[in-house]
Amino acid sequence: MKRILDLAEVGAIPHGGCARLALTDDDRAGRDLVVSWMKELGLEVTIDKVGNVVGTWQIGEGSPVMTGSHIDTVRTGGKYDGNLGVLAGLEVIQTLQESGNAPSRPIAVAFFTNEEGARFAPDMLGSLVYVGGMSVEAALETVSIDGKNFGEELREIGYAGPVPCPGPAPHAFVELHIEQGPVLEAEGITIGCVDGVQGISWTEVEISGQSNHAGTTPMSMRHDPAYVAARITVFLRELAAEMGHPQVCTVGKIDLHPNLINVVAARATMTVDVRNTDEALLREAEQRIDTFLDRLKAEEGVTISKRKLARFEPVQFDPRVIELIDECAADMGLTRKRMPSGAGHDAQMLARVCPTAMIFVPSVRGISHNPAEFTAEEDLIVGSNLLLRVMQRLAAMSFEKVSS
Ligand code: HGY
Ligand code: MN
Ligand code: MN
Repeated sequence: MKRILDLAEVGAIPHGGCARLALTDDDRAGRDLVVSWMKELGLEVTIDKVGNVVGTWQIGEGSPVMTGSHIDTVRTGGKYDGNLGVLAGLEVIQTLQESGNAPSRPIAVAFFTNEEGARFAPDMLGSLVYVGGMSVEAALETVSIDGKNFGEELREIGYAGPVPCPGPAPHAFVELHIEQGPVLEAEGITIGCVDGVQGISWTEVEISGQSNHAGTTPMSMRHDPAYVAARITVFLRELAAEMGHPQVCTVGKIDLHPNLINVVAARATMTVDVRNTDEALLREAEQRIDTFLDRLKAEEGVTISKRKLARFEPVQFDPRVIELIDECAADMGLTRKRMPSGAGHDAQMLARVCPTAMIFVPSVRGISHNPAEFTAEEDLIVGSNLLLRVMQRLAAMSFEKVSS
């Protein structure tokens, strides 16, 4: 708990939140603090070429059981998103060390670079590179929403590490994370045994029209990007309503140029975040959006260009790890539920290279990506104790390759 509160002080914002956008000075300060805790525990700390940091307790033999998450946040982040998974991992190691329970395998705790994707797209960028899903070169060339180069920012904060990517595949990976949604609290359940992550589609849409005088331009002569952006936003809400749960569509960012009261905008640049647990439905949503954009172009006489920022298909976690989480939670007498994750996580990338699953603990009022994000201390503790048991069991398990 002290580490959670101390880390939350780094980049603290009003109402109990924290802001540590990836590769900013606040991110560097958070990284330095967590690395200092890793060193206090005697972990071997490695930094790879995209700034992923892995602290390993080199004990026993074989490839490590790995846990971890991210410590970068959105601009209006809370104390727990990502941070919990990293700090609970440190707590697991410290508890094993202090209780003399030496595991038979090394134990690793990682924090991956730019999980949020709020400053640099795609999200889960660091863990994607770690598992070989994106080249280091492509990552280093990525440009942020504030026009900065990933490679330069990484060097600026001192985390352009020497270790090549892809990184070594762990024996297994398990991530503890807050649910960030309303399900566990609504059903009075303590633990989510997360069986997968929904598909994610991120697109930047740029609409160019005819900038003009707000007073003199008749409505019949307008080619107004702000109006088209609004039509797109309404369409997305209606599309999600028509397709029904779990379809979600979000416009989180709209920039107008020149963004002035008396100027019909020249350009609107917006983001479209579309997600579904079913790949076919996600594709259908993407196609219906494209058809609508074509219609708008013709009706409003604007040009519309798109840039794909992220596209990840739904991920199913390893049944053996999900089963193990369920079993350990049962041994602890905890209420639990199998459920997919609405949010993206580093675990969805580690699932490509080793047996992986996640543990959720409840979010009060389902709030996240908001300074009001809160999880009760007893749930944090129960989740961490469950993580401890699961990691101990994973260290003792052998995994022959799951036939795909
Ligand atoms: O967008 C997400 O789902 C995650 O917070 N990166
Ligand atoms: Mn997260
Ligand atoms: Mn997040």
